[in-house]
Amino acid sequence: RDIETELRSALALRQIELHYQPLLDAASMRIGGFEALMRWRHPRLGMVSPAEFIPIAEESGIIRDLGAWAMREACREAAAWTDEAYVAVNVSAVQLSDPQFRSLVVEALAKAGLPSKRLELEITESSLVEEASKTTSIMRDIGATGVGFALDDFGTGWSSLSMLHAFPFTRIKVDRSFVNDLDAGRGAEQIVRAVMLLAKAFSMKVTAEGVETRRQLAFLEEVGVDVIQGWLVGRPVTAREVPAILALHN
Ligand code: G
Ligand code: G
Ligand code: MN
Ligand code: NA
Repeated sequence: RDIETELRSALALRQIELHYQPLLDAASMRIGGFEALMRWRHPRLGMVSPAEFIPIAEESGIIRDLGAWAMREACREAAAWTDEAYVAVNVSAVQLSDPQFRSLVVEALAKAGLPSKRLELEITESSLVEEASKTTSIMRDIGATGVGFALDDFGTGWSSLSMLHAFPFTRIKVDRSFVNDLDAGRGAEQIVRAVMLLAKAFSMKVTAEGVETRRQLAFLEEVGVDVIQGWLVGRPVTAREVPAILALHN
């Protein structure tokens, strides 16, 4: 059977999981939240990365069901976390242009009993080019309830700067390619400093992704990055492991 057919039944077969990667608050050095990352536990192929199946899900429309499930599941899990830790959920542009999306978010929060300030939606820059006005109004509606929006993979798309004022983002996530280049001395430091200034001008917070070394961490702390994400802090873990991480760090 082809992968699309298999993906269609993967949810019902309980093969889809959310794993959670810790987000370290740089000021307090506590775990402030987790990013929910989808995984497909395939009976033959093993763990399949979302980089492989999300594009198929988007093209086939399966993303609507997958995305709705992830929203409800992430809110339900996060409601049980201590320290008011927040959850960041990745959202496809396909979902964001759906008129039902706002009620999906509001209902997922209500059913879970999760305060809206503990939910953040991550949207990649490259996905945001089409239907900008419709997407902007949906984002404003949801943002008005207290839910945050993070601009994911910042710096990799081609219209980064216009995104910052066209859409109501509350956070910039510096793409991990820049963090990786911090050790190579190729101007990545200046780029991160410039992003900090941009974020300040727009009253947004900054998360650095893909932090793997102490040297990267030291620089990012020095320039005032708010949140650190990457293998140095922790790899994505299963939902069961989250409470222990919170208990250990916080
Ligand atoms: O976890 P990993 O690095 O394999 O993720 C690869 C990509 O898949 C990342 O860009 C991530 O943003 C995306 N992704 C992970 N989970 C989800 C999800 O639940 N929905 C969407 N739309 N994308 C996701
Ligand atoms: O596109 P998005 O930023 O959502 O992708 C997140 C992906 O990045 C996850 O699949 C996660 O596994 C991966 N990731 C997270 N931290 C690190 C890191 O420190 N190094 C590398 N190479 N990948 C990371
Ligand atoms: Mn992301
Ligand atoms: Na990202």
